[in-house]
Formats: sequence, C-alpha cells, structure tokens
Amino acid sequence: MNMFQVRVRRPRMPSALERAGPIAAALAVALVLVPAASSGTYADPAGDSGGAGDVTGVTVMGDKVNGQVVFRISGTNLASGETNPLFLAIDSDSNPLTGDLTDHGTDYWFGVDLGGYWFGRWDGSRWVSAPYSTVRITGNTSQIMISVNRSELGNTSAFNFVASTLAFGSASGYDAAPNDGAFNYSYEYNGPDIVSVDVRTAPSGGPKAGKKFVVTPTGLKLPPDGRTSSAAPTPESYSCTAKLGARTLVGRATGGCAFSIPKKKARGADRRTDRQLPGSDEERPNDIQGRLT
Ligand SMILES: [Ca+2]
Ligand SMILES: [Ca+2]
Repeated sequence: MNMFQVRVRRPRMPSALERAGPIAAALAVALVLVPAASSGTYADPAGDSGGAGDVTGVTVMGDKVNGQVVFRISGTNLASGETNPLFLAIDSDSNPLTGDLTDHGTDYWFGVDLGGYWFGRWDGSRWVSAPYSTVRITGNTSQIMISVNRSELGNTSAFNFVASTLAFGSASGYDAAPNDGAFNYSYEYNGPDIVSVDVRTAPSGGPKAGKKFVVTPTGLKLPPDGRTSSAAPTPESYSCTAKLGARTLVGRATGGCAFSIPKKKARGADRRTDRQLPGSDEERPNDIQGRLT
C-alpha cells in the first residue's frame, strides 16, 4: 500500500491555530491518504482512444534494491499492428524541463508494436537508441509488460511516465494515460511521491474544547509533471487518527476525520506526547505536513 502520514503538528501550524490554545497544542492528527494512483496502480478511462489501442490501466512495480521496474499496461487492442503502436514515455528525473521538452520532458521512450520494440533516450538534442540489456517486453493485445532496470533509465529513483497509443493508416485514434500531465512513480513509496497536501479544518482556527473538529484534505502536490490543469489532484480516499495528549479520539464521518473534542483538557496533553506517537518518525523524508487553511 502506498499510504502517507500527514501529521498536523503544532510546530508548523499557522498562527491562527497556534492561538487556539492548549487543545491545539495537544492534538495530533494523523491523516492517511490514498492518492489517485495508489499501490502503483494508475487508471485511464476506457473508450477514449478512437481506433487506437485503449489503455485502461498501468501497474508499476519497482524493486528499490535491485532497481528493476515493471510496467504492466492493460487495455484493449494494444500494439496490435505496425500501424497501432504503444508508447511508454519516461521522464526519468521527474523534471519536465529536461529531456524532450515537446513531450513532458521525456528522457526515455519505448515504442512497441506487433513486430518488436524500440527503446530510445534523449541525448540532449535528439532521440538515439538506448542500451537495453535489462529490457524485457512481453504480452499480448490486452496487456503489455515492459521491464527495465533503472541502470538504463538514468539511475532514477522516481519518475514521471505516460502510456499512450497512436493509430494511423486505415484506423485512426489516440490515447494517453493520463489525459493531462504524467503519472509519477517512486521506488521508495511504490506509487506517487507526494510532496505535500493541503488540508482544510473546521473550525478553521483550530480545535476547540467541546466542539467538533473536522480535517479534510483538499489537494495533493506531486512532482511537476507538465500538466495544464491548475486543479490539484485529490486523494481517492483518506482516513484520520487523532490523539489528544495520550488519549485516542474516535473519528466519525468521512475517513473518520471528524472528532468531538472533549470539554476538558486531557491529562498529560503536551507537545512531547505528540512526538511520541507510534509511527511519528520525524526523520522520514516523505512525511507530509498538513497546511491548515
Ligand atoms: Ca483509455
Ligand atoms: Ca526530464
């Protein structure tokens, strides 16, 4: 699973929450997000490809120890002929401003058709053949599997990618997964590398004794992927756990993210308790800090 802890901790809370008093100081909320593309599984709609192969999903599995990564691209009519190829574009440095700037900053590129495949890399000014000693491509028209080691992908640890199809000749059509921007995959997290998350709370000023306190994630920030939409992606689902001091609060409503704050301050509630929460490993690099707005 690809889950991300968002610990809304006092040290980074905005001033409004800092002024909210001892309850805010003692409350530690952990938010677990399941982003759009959890567990390395990425979806694309069916029926949006015209006469081209229709990509409906990509599953990515990377071994962060040996570096092999496997893309399992599912759909219909995939790579079914020389006029209906399948492409996998990889922006190996998750940077749309390096590589082929006309194509999401793609640095490596697979083209697969019925007869074989081509694997290329951007050499700074043009596409050239890439070393392929670790590449294996197998499958059929409903699933194509592309396996490659990161040693032949610029030793990437996280990358953007797009799976696409293009039919030309008698049939015509095109499909891109995703429709806008690119998917992101991190070996470390077996899914997208979430940079941060925006969180809304009610009341906006922070928890108050005797009142309900609700946490809602409003948008995920992922590495830049060249998307044109300004709307932030949202998690597919999320859940919350909360402690007030040493006391666990029972959450209700969506994701269990609505908490009834007791009227009296819990004994032993202080910031140290927050830091002693199980799993609150403050050194984890991908910890996400909720931004309370
Ligand atoms: Ca599709
Ligand atoms: Ca790039």
